[in-house]
Amino acid sequence: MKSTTEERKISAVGPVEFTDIILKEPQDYAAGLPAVKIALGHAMKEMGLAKSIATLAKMNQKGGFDCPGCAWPDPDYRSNLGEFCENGVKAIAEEATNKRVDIDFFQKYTVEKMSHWTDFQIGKSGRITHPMILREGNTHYEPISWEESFKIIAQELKSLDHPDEGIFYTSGRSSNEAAFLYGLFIRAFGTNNMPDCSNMCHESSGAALFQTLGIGKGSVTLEDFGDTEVVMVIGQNPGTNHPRMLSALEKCKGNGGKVVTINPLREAALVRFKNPQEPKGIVGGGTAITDHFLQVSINQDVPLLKLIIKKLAKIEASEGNVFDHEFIKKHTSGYEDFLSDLDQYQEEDLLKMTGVEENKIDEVVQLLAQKKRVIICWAMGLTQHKNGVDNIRECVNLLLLKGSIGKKGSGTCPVRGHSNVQGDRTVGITHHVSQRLNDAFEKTFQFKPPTKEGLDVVKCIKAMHDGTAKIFVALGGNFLSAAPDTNYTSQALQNCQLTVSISTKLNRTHLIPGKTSLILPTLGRSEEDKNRFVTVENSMGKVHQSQGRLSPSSDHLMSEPEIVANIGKAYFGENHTIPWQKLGEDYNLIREKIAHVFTGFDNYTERAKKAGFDLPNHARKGDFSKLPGGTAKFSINTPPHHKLTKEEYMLMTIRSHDQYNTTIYGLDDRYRGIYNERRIVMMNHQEAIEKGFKTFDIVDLASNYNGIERRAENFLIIPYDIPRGNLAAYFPEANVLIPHDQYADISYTPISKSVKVTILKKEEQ
Ligand SMILES: Nc1nc2c(c(=O)[nH]1)N[C@H]1C(S)=C(S)[C@@H](COP(=O)(O)OP(=O)(O)OC[C@H]3O[C@@H](n4cnc5c(=O)[nH]c(N)nc54)[C@H](O)[C@@H]3O)O[C@H]1N2
Ligand SMILES: Nc1nc2c(c(=O)[nH]1)N[C@H]1C(S)=C(S)[C@@H](COP(=O)(O)OP(=O)(O)OC[C@H]3O[C@@H](n4cnc5c(=O)[nH]c(N)nc54)[C@H](O)[C@@H]3O)O[C@H]1N2
Ligand SMILES: [Mo]
Repeated sequence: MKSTTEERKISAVGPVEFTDIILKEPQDYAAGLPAVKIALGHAMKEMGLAKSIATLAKMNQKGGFDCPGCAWPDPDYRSNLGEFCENGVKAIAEEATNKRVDIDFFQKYTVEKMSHWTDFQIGKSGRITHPMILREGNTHYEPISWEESFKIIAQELKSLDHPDEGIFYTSGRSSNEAAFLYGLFIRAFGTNNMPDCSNMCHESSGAALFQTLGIGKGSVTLEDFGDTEVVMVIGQNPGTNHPRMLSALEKCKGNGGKVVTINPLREAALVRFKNPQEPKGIVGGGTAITDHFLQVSINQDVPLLKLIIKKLAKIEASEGNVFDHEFIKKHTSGYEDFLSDLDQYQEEDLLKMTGVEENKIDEVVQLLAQKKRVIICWAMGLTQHKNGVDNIRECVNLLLLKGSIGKKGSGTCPVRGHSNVQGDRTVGITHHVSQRLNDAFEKTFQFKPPTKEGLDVVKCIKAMHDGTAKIFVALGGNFLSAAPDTNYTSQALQNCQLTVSISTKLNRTHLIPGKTSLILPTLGRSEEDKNRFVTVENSMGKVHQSQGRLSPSSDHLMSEPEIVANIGKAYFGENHTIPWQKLGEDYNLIREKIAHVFTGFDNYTERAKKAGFDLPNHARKGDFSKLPGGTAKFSINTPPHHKLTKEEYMLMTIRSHDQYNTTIYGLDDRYRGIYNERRIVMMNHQEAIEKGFKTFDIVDLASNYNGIERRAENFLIIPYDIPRGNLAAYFPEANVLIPHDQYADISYTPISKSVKVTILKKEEQ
């Protein structure tokens, strides 16, 4: 049973074989009846009929559990069908599956063997039923008691020379209660090394919004979509990733609002939406969503927004009434500098960079010139670039010019990813240090939190690789597959003396272990937790309760707060000043403590139980008094300079319609017409012809940064409606190409949406 790490021959990337692709025409609408059918098909396959009905009845209903899919808010009015969305159903089916990864399963398969499976196969294995350990040198995970697991973690943490040798990752599915307790333990342990999935996600939004508007969150509410005149959807694919947002866009359209979409791809849902909750969505033609589509080249959003603003400034100069001067004067600073900076750019140069036809841009300029209430929504298409922070600041510039912040029907809408990623950050998961927060922790719990800035995702990967960090603990997530530079990250994890995953389902991170590796199985959001409830915060800053209603998938699971509390108890002992045991048992007590440390949580438990409550948001009120000088800030951002060689393309790594991040639901990207295959690369039709590529040509992709070549093997060329010079492939298959040391300025978010690559034809190699 013994073998060293090297002998394990673990595969970080899994197999690269093809799965028999089928191509169809991309769809020109989202949802409708097929979405209902497909969703129910997933539910039946994973859960069976009775459980499917029981489960779906509880999702996103008052008193039920929050959908573990995206963070889009629930409307106050719920239809009889529940707040239904295809991908929400898939998310819950995945969690409530009847399949089990039990002790026999781990006895049957070695870690090495499982590492050669695809993420799809690994994920579909099912829910983990027992705490498991992979002991140093062993080939199989074996069962271990909870007691023993906590003892090992405490011992290993005590063996470190310094607390900064520990890394504590969080993924955004955890509840506020679990995340707060985890952050408390980590600080009491003595480090701020709290990398978080948002470092790879909306960190650029947080940084940009904090600098310019004084709050790292969005300013709009769901109601604003009914009151707005223009919604701009930039770098986001809501039909797949936030399907319930389409109802909000439908409402905007119903009230006469217009939708502008900026994206290199013509995503189906942004063309037309057939609302499965309404009869007309099932039998009728649905609602046309996008009025103006600007097919921008990858990462050319700053030039595009600059061009739009330049053209608006011209109309303002000749006709007036385009910018909100009263707002600008009263609430902002930096307006003159911003305008004079625009002078250095020529319209023709900007236009060329965008790749968009000028008349299409002019239509949008005319629209924006006339309207007063604008909402800008965005997601990963803006954040995951070297200039991710600039992208978002440029959106803020446009909103400030229009006075579209802090009034009805207008504002910022960064559409968050994981269902509670925003809540986790709110209650203390951050590698940044704040004196105010440290003081509040000290006052509430009588210890001095560390004052040294912690490591974020990219920095902790390097620290583990270099050996300066030695223990990796993950509260949820699948770090190996989510992180950039798969092979480098794999080595980083394997260098650790201990890796610990608190997880619901088997994933690749469990198979790329440190010398010793623990898997601690936890309850999913949908499962009963001794009649206790937890709370989560949605994308628009509303905190509400979520109570699991299904029987736990195993009798041996422990809730996340209890696991964290037990680690605290094992490390600090029974008589510590922080009452670990009690906190793990009593979530009301955790909420009481959260209310001591953070503002806005008064009467937390009571208010969460009722309708939920909104956290303070001064940008929503148009109050910028927290910023220096009491004003919102214009910012000066420069267009990106990628300097591609003739052979290089700009690659974005995106989600298919059949995945939740690294969890692969199926192999179909239905809206884009690509079925039964994930190893594909989309390329401009015309360019494919010119460069001699045919449909289904087999290629490798290679990136080359600082003289290091990284390769992703075996992709099929798919000619597609995408700008010239641009490519798209799926995450996580393409993550091997993304260097760990290429990330956004300020936010350190990996450049997942703009990787320079070359295409290597197989027969030429
Ligand atoms: N079903 C499902 N739901 C999810 C997820 C999931 O995987 N599956 N993931 C969740 C998470 S954690 C997140 S963060 C969100 C992600 O939600 P999205 O950000 O919508 O997801 P991506 O697939 O990364 O899509 C990015 C979009 O940006 C576009 N894009 C790429 N580069 C650029 C660019 O340079 N400029 C512009 N203008 N557009 C660009 C792409 O064409 C694509 O439409 O969804 C959340 N919800
Ligand atoms: N190339 C590229 N890379 C990317 C991205 C991209 O667009 N392109 N997107 C980035 C983004 S936006 C994000 S947010 C990250 C996502 O990074 P992560 O959040 O780390 O990844 P997920 O795939 O969401 O994690 C899935 C795992 O979480 C566990 N899990 C699920 N539910 C629960 C639960 O309730 N509790 C616990 N404890 N565990 C649970 C399961 O074991 C499952 O296998 O990936 C990033 N990586
Ligand atoms: Mo995300």
